Amino acid sequence: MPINPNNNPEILATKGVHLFHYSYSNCSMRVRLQLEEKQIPWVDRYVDLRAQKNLTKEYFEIHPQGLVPAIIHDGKIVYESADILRYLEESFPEISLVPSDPDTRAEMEYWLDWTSINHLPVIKTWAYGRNNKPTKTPESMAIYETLQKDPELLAFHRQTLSEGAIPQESIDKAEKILFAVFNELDTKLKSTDFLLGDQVTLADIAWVPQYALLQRNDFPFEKFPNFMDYVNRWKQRSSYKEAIAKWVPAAA
Ligand SMILES: N[C@@H](CCC(=O)N[C@@H](CS)C(=O)NCC(=O)O)C(=O)O
Repeated sequence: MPINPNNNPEILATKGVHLFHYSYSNCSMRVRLQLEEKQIPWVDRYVDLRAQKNLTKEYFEIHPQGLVPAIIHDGKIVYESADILRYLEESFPEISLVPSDPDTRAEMEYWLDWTSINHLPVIKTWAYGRNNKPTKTPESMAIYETLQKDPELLAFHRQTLSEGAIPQESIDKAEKILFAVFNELDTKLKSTDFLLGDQVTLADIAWVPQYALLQRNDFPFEKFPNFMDYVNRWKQRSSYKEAIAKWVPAAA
């Protein structure tokens, strides 16, 4: 589990759950959604990615790749959204979002891992490819180059520096994978309220925010009617209103 060891007295003295997040970041939405579902109070440590506020030495000391989300919980730094979800389940077992049945739990882990593994090559590639806009300015990229040590992230942002730079072939490949996975989710949701049955689990927490991200780039959700019914049911939940709609009005 990505826990970032630190001996900064200010961080060590932090009490409660502090969430470093950004409104439109789908990985941040997951953690906000989980915190709301579990009714865990949290301190808002907003990182404005549009203003590139993550590109500081101080923030890279919290998250080694300078990404959101990250949390500090009672002095401990945890990063990587899927791992934050797992960590919070262990630390706050009440209102559990983890199925007790081992097979269902394994399936939940599969759906969580899917989003981690495919975040950059599929989800981000499709969303940034459709958006067609550079992810960094030359000025912010120069700062990024000095801070970022992760070669995959560096390569991605170097590639997206000029408009329309993600090859169409990569966007098409990502779209094919997205269509296949949403078909699978749509079939599952024919007969159940939530992805793994009649209880909310971390699988839902990981997937509902994908809607909020992908709809901004006109993903054809009308092809997946069961998934859309599911999203519409989520839109009625207070957790969705607080964690997603409040921050992304177009997904309300
Ligand atoms: N695998 C990471 C991905 C996090 C991620 O890519 N965060 C994006 C926002 S969705 C970010 O912080 N981008 C800032 C940047 O690239 O400089 C996770 O699941 O937490």
